[in-house]
Amino acid sequence: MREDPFSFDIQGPNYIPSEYDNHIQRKLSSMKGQYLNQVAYNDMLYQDDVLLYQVFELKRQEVEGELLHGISIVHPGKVGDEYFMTKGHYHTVLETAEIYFILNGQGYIVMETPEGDSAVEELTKGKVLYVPPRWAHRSVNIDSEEDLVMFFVYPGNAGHDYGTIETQGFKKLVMEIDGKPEIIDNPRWTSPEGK
Ligand code: S6P
Ligand code: ZN
Repeated sequence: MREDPFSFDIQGPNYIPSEYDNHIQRKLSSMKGQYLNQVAYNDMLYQDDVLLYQVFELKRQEVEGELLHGISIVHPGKVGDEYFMTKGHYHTVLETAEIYFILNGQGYIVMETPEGDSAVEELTKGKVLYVPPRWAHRSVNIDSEEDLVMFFVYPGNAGHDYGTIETQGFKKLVMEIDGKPEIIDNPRWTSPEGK
């Protein structure tokens, strides 16, 4: 890991950073239970364990004061009528924020707090999105052809808590209805605090 200042490039059309240390590939099989239409999920998985999204990370120490950063690329597609999306997570250290800069594509970021507050922000190329401390976050690609590409940066000590979202899902879902993206209430959602 480099201790001196450094720079690197992120260029289209593929937006893969010119330097990275970790390459995470998340396939359909890692999203069990997350999509509303479980029949569609199982049918699709039976055909092929498709690649939903990729993350390219530059390694930094996971300590306060460091900034973890890299690129996430959510590919276009749907499971049933629900768009390809990231697993989504809280930060283990809840009081840590995150910034996204959208480099390509269009979509939504779905967010919520442990208290059951919910927010959905539109993502378009050139937009900066600030995720405040305490907000779980998931990105969703609504384009039928383009990758949703985002630069992310967050504190080194944040950590990831996937378990809460795996159990509860998010309060809001992004589905295609009559050919258009719509934000709907997740019928299976219950508040993490039982409210
Ligand atoms: C990390 C940051 C992103 C996500 C990436 C994949 O805090 O929010 O790098 O890791 O978008 O999402 P997920 O939910 O699978 O980690
Ligand atoms: Zn995060």
